[in-house]
Amino acid sequence: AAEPLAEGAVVLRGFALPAEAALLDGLQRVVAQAPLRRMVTPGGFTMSVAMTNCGALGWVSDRRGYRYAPRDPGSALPWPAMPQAFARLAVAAAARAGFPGFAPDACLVNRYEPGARLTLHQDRNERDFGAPIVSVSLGLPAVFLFGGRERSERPRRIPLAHGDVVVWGGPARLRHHGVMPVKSGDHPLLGGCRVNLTFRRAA
Ligand code: MD3
Ligand code: FE
Repeated sequence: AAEPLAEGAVVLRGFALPAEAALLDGLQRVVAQAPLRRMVTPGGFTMSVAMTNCGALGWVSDRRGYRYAPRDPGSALPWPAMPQAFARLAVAAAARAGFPGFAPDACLVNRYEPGARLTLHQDRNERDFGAPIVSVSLGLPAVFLFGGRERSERPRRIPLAHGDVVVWGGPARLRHHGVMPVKSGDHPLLGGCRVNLTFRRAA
């Protein structure tokens, strides 16, 4: 059930479903220690997506810029450890997509309430673009925008549902991407929101 999206990008539909209970348990533990919060962009806008992190490094944004940091700026404590179920799933998905030996040191947790979105962007804050990015969709469905190397390239729309895992590597790694505003709904496990786990090798 590996659908190639483009060179370097593979969708594994439902790949996270066997681990869903362990993932939700890990998610609860992470957000209890490092609460979700809406960060401010360097331009001064508050993002519609609420975020937190687990693992050695966490992605943060504020007026000074975007970066990876070893501590939660809200508490000054280290980010919570990456739950074993998270790391296992990310490593298995990467291997299935042709990236053996993926060793994520950062997991960004994105929570979308209805209307929340991510405008087209590139992920360029990581040191090594040779490592893939693994993303796990949970809860409400979303339409993912998958563009090109140039921002001007018209993006494709890819529906992503609860349990879908996407691996982005190789020539797909620096393509623009985003998420359309999430529509309201009621998911049996997550209620009225979408959660995306994004695993990266940041350092
Ligand atoms: C395609 N998050 O946190 S993950 C992000 O669903 C982000 O929350 C989205 O984009 C979300 O930066 C999408 C999927 C993703 C991540 C990185 C990519 C897709 C990508 C890098 C290159 C191409
Ligand atoms: Fe991104």
